[in-house]
Amino acid sequence: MSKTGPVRVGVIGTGVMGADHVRTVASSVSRAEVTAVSDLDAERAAAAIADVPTARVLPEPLAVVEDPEVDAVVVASADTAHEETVMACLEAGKPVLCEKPLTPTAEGSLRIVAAEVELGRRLVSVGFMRRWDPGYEELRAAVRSEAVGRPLMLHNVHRNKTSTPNAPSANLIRGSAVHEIDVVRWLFDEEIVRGTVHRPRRSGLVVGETQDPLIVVLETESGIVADVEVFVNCQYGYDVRCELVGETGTVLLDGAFHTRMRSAQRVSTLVAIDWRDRFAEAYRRELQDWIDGIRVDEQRGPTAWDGYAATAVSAACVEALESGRTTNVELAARPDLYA
Ligand code: ISE
Repeated sequence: MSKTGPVRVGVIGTGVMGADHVRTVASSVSRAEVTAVSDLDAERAAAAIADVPTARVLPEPLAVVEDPEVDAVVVASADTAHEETVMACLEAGKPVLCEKPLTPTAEGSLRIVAAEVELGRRLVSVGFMRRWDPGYEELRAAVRSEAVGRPLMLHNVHRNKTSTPNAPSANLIRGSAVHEIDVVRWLFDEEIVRGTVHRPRRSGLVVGETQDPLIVVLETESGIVADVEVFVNCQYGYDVRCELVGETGTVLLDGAFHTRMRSAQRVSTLVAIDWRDRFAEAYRRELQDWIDGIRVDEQRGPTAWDGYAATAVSAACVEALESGRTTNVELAARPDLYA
């Protein structure tokens, strides 16, 4: 990589998130440019770079990883394809920012952890973008300073307007609650040891068999309990909330819009359409931080270990959903690389 020029980024997968990352890097991240993209659907890849003159479409993911004009890679392809691409980045010695979940299974994430440990240096970051959201940063600062005393509980709401018809119920955990799983580990700096999943009455507006909503209950090593309402067909918009309850008070994060309108005898605030809209600033800051780190040979952001731990907790919660029983999380030993 040239130390003076922009970091040249390749984006693998140009679906909803990949196309968004292309746009964000090209328009709002400094000292970076998109030079290559790939997607199973070449037309979709071409559309994603229509306004990005520095970029070209390559025929397949490994061509992006190996391209001499790519310094660093964003992986936003299907979850099942992450492992192979991330491994190829490790082999090529290129920094990689992989969308969540790192892999669909804990075993897959652990293989990535082992490969990175073998390499002896970090190259993998996982796209848990909420860590760059100003609201979540304030919550973390409140935990650190014990602004409301010792933390006891965390109440979370995670709602999407609608989901894909007939999506497996496990997707509510693997694809959605996995964000809160990461938030809990990051806010409190401790591991989650147990998960329980409740099935409230099913919404009659869900297309297909998906169990929606769900309530996921997570317990940490020190006994903090976090509940997460996941409701991915709530109909009215994308709504993420988080309330920290401590011994002396609470801190509430409720939406990202700062203004409130008064009109026609009503007070109103916008509700986001989806996560790109709600977390636009977080995505931009995540990508900027990743690029700034690469320039000084630092791999910033959630590690492959964080990706593994989140996947292992999700897997335990999926088991809890299926069995109806509280399930313990069994984590492997954490390698020194992630101390
Ligand atoms: C989606 O895949 C995401 O990653 C969003 O961040 C999450 O909030 C949403 O529930 C998922 O469906």
